[in-house]
Formats: sequence, C-alpha cells, structure tokens
Amino acid sequence: MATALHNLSDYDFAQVPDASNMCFGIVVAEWNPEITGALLEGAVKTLEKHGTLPENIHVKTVPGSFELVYGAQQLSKNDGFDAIIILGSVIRGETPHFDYICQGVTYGIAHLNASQNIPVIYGLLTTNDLQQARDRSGGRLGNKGDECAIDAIKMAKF
Ligand code: DLZ
Repeated sequence: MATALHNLSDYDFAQVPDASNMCFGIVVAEWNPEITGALLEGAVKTLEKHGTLPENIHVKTVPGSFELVYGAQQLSKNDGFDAIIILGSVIRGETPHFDYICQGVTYGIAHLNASQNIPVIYGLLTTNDLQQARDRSGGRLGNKGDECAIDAIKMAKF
C-alpha cells in the first residue's frame, strides 16, 4: 500500500527476475479512464523494462471494475499466459455501490487465485476521491500499475 514512506513505483531492479520469455494478460476497466489508462501505461512500460516483448502483453478491456473478475477468468483459460493483471479504479460515491463493487472484485480475484493455476495480480485502486486515485496512478505516490507489473513477473517466476 502507498504510504508517506512507500512509493508504489519504488523497487530494487536487481530483485526482479528477467521477463523476456514471459507472456502476460492485462484486463483493464473503462470506468475512470484517466486513472485506468495511467495504470495500464505504467504496467506495460514496467513489463517491457524487464524484457517482456510488446507482442507478449495482451490487453483486454471490460466496462467496469465489477467485470474484471469475468475478464480475468476468461484469460486464465489461455494457458499461454504466465500471469494476469487486473487494473481498475473504484472511487467512493454517495451510495454503497463502492463497497459492493470492491468486495465483489476482491472476493472474485481471491477465488480465482485459489482455484486456478495462474496468478492474478490485484490492481484495483479503491479510493475515497479522485485525487487519491491520481496520487497512486503516476502521481506523488507512484503508480500501482508499476507495482502490479513487478508482482506479476515475480509470481510468474514463483
Ligand atoms: C456502477 C459503477 C460505479 C457507481 N462506480 C464505479 C467505479 O467507481 N469504478 C468502476 O470501475 N466501475 C464502477 N461502476 C461500474 C461497475 O463496475 C459495473 O461495470 C456495472 O455495475 C455493471 O456491472
């Protein structure tokens, strides 16, 4: 988690395995596109920085974060992927919708990880407002997309 002491984009390059022979699926939600677009950019750049070929990064979009679970489940049927990353941004509104979506995605991705043979990395920003989401998608606290890319490489190697 991003805190005053931890930037989401900070990591030790030498501790990350070579990803030049790896293949990744990314599912990204269309809601809050400013945020999810920045998360995607961070994830792709970081995977490539560690050697993944652009043609081995497969991006699919879904309408909203709630659909990320279905998207990841569909991609998990393709055994060519070493890991899957989901990227979404849920911003608290005035109704309980926020809680239902966050819980649904969290349980759904946890279930996929426990029941399938492919790691699914959880790149869902759950924030109280837009500024907090900006801070974590390339702003002052780094980019959650970078963190997810590193986690995907490590879990692919696991
Ligand atoms: C409906 C909804 C709301 C209120 N807020 C968000 C949000 O902040 N972020 C997001 O990714 N999606 C949101 N959605 C859409 C739901 O995730 C979902 O796409 C719809 O309920 C249709 O299943």
